[in-house]
Amino acid sequence: MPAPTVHRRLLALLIPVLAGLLVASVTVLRAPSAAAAAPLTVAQAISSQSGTGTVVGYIVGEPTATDTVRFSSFTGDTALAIADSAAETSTSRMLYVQITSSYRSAFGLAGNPSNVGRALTVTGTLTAYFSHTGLKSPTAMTFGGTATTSPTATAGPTASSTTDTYYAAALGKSGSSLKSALHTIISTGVTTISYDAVWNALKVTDQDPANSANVILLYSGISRSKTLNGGATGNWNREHVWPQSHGDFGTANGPGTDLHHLRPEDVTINALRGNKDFDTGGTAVSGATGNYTDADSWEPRAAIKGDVARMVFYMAVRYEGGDSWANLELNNSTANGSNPYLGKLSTLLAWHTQDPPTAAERARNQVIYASYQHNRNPFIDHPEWAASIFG
Ligand SMILES: [Ca+2]
Ligand SMILES: [Ca+2]
Repeated sequence: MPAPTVHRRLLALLIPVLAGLLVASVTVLRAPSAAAAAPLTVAQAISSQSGTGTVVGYIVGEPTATDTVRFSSFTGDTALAIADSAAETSTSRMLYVQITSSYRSAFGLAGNPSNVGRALTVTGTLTAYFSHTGLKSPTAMTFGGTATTSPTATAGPTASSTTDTYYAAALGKSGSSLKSALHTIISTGVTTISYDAVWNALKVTDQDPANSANVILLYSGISRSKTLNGGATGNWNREHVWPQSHGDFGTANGPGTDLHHLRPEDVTINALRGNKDFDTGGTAVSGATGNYTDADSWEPRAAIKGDVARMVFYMAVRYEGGDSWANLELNNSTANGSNPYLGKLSTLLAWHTQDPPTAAERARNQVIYASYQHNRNPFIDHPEWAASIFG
């Protein structure tokens, strides 16, 4: 047994060392607030459920129970699920964020469904919520990675920041090599749905943000009851923006059921559009304000001109002649008939520029990716790629 004096000497030596370590560790622990160090990732917040913290993640949905998150058709404004990936579907990699009353109008998903996919910076207490890793009692919530006094006026993250991983093999490419890389990306790991399942999917992807009982019809812009789907006059049905006959793909699982170009439309308006190519001109379409048509073309209303262009850009890249489907391609004709082509490319490129992607269009892309097909429309995420491939 060592003599007491040895103990005292050891202690005398150790105390300053221990004190120094304590000071150093306190300094390190305090550094984040003093130096405004990088906020936590969602993964870090999940593994560090104590004290307060600032976390940055992407809004992926609305938690409704410990292991249940709604990715669309949101019902409340009181909770968010955030994740390090905007495409996350596993609740184990999500942080549930409480939205207290002062933040609900800007951040609640029932009122702001297009917030899905946006980056969020939130400060609050790192503690369980819905019996799940969470953050409660927020003291600051802003979109993006920087604080602002007017979060609703702040632009969301650019699509590229949320989808760089998805598009990794295409980044930096152009022209035909970009098209080829994108074809592989958007054709890999895809889930196809049946034509019958398209009905319910459209009730989610095209829900009226102002009325969850309705869908918005593409060309007419009319809000109509979800229950009025069918084939009768006054019903809405499933419009193929790339007409089925342009490639004769029918309605088997594949291009005929691809949600990226399927939209609800009034039965009569859908029949009027028929299989016409897209171009400007003609006479006003009764029942669909802002749309025009003549013998060989259809011009959609201004607010969806770019949406239409991006849908058919997607189709031309997604379908390249494999899997027993025709190689769909765009050209400058408005007389394509039943050929697997669609026009008029120069007009579509102009519409794409005139009407860039909106938050609602990006949200629709995200819902299809996260909840249905697990592939994306690259021209909504990267509008600049249209000119590189089709220009
Ligand atoms: Ca638009
Ligand atoms: Ca093609």
